[in-house]
Amino acid sequence: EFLRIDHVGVAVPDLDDALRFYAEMFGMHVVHEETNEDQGVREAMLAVGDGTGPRLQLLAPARPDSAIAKFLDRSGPGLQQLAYTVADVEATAAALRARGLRLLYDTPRRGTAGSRINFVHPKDAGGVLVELVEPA
Ligand code: MC0
Repeated sequence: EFLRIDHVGVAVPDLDDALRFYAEMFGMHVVHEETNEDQGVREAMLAVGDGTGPRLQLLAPARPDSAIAKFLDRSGPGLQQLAYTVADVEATAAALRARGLRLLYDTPRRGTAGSRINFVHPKDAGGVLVELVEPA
């Protein structure tokens, strides 16, 4: 069901500070940036190397009541999610539900760049927030 790793998401308190850090320390640059109002995040996708592999996603809170704000309050900055590319997010979510896993949404929501997304609850996936991404 999972085609490849789509991105790894890191929660950061301030997106501009984090972008500067990744550029200066690791030479990594933004390939996409947006605010996702539904998720309450300001996010940026960074390419690694030649850009053909998985991306690094930096996630900063756009609102104090967002999932990222809550994560930062509880855990501080750091790895927040692991996202897999799937061909059909509804079919994959249905298959995982049938295996007893809790999906966070009944129907997919809007993710980065018009993708359709859902999540497996981290308590059902060994402590990892797993995101399913069907690209636009
Ligand atoms: C919470 N927990 C996590 C976690 N977040 N464990 C691993 N990774 C995480 N990211 C743990 C807590 O430490 C706690 O464990 C338990 O889960 C709490 O569960 P809860 O009370 O049911 O839930 P909340 O309120 O903490 O929320 C967690 C939940 C939420 C995953 C449901 O963050 C959520 O809805 N996430 C999905 C949306 C999201 O993450 N959006 C931001 C990225 P203990 O042991 O203390 O009980 S937006 C995005 O990703 C888009 C733009 C995209 O890529 O396209």
